[in-house]
Amino acid sequence: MKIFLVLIMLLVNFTTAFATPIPLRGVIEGFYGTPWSNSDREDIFVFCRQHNLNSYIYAPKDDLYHREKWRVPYPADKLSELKNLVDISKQNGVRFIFAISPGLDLNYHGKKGEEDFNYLMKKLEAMYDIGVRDFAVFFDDLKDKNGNHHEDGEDHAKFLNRVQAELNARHKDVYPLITVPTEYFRLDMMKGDKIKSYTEKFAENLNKKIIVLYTGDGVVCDGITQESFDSVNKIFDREMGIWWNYPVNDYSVTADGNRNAKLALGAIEKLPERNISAIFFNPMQQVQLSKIALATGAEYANSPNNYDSEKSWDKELSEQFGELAKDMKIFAEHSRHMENNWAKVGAADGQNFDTAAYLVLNGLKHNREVDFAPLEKIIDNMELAAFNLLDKLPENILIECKPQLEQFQRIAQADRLALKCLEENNLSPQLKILREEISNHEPTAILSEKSALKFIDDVIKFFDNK
Ligand code: LOG
Repeated sequence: MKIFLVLIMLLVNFTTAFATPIPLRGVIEGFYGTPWSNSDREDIFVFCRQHNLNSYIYAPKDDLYHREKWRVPYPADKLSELKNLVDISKQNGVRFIFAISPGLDLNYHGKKGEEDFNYLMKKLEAMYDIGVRDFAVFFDDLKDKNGNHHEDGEDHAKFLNRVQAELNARHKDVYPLITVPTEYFRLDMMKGDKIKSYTEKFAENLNKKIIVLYTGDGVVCDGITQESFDSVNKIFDREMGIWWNYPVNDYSVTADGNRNAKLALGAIEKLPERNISAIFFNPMQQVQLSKIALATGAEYANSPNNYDSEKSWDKELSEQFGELAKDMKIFAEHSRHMENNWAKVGAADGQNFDTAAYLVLNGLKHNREVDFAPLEKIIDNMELAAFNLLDKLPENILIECKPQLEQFQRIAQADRLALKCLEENNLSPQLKILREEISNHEPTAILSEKSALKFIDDVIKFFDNK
């Protein structure tokens, strides 16, 4: 028996010791909205070193020189700031990958095509001069208002091949080029079970050394199965890289136009285990709070076949929040699922809450004896968590989540009243007032829409239907 156990332990150690990390793994600053500050980036380089992430892609959509004014060289002051960043990333063992997105108005043919090729090389050359050895050229988000694009896959592929060849001709020490096609999610590459012409031509013509990133079945999607991943590897005839859109929250835009209203505080989950050349996690504007998901993503990327998302989530919360970890987990449990009409990712919010709330509401509907205590306990803990976090979180973290924490507190307080109404079998007019208060703050803070927040509405409905 003992020998058997020892053998099992050896086997477990053996598989962990030989876990194969995804070769290129890191963070892509690729979101819309205010880019990170340089000190945020420096902080992330240190974080990457600590978590064995080896690369960072510089691709902020709202850096004008990255996309809209891609032809314009960085002014001297910006260039020297970038040089400083490149130096610091190197000191931390992180490859600084400079990305440019010329697709909005790039010319591919004739005299204009030549001119544009030269503009682009000039831009990359300036980056080489400050120490960059990794480059990316992206073609995402080129659709018109009707969701159509007019790009040609062969043009894109040949352009990229030429950039790669030119870089290699000029320098011995640059790494393979990285790209994102215009059709960058699987469902957009296909029409039924046929591969669309852009993707077909892009894949057929593209140099095999170029690394292609894509985002999964959709732009923001509920995981990638191994089968789906392998089918995309087959289309492009190479091991694909993943541009993973979690914890990015730039699409959590409210009617008032506020971005980043909901925080993605869950773990990375449901990603493939094999045949992956690269993974980059697109973070939130909120850099400190992005580290929860990013740290779990690092665990995944370093050992995809041994990864357990919930375990990793617990571990990283403890490491990052110490004695506040328990409270942070309660808050994060209500802010990890991201969904709108085209996006869906992250484990469901408030699972424990929902189980307890269902028992109460369903019991009452069927006139059964109901135990209110479990739900009450959960709500107590939510209120306490919000209170502790507002009181004790370090300033740089609190600044990223104060509106959401205050909203969490409002929701918990309204939940408490809602539960009391059920216990007393009497709808207090105060409940609708509290609900209104929560709505007033929704432009800046959203969480637990389908769980703790929905419970308030469910209770109001319960009485309305009586
Ligand atoms: C953008 C990305 C953005 C993300 C989430 C890719 C390849 N491109 O729809 O910049 O942060 O979705 O909104 C994107 O994902 N396009």
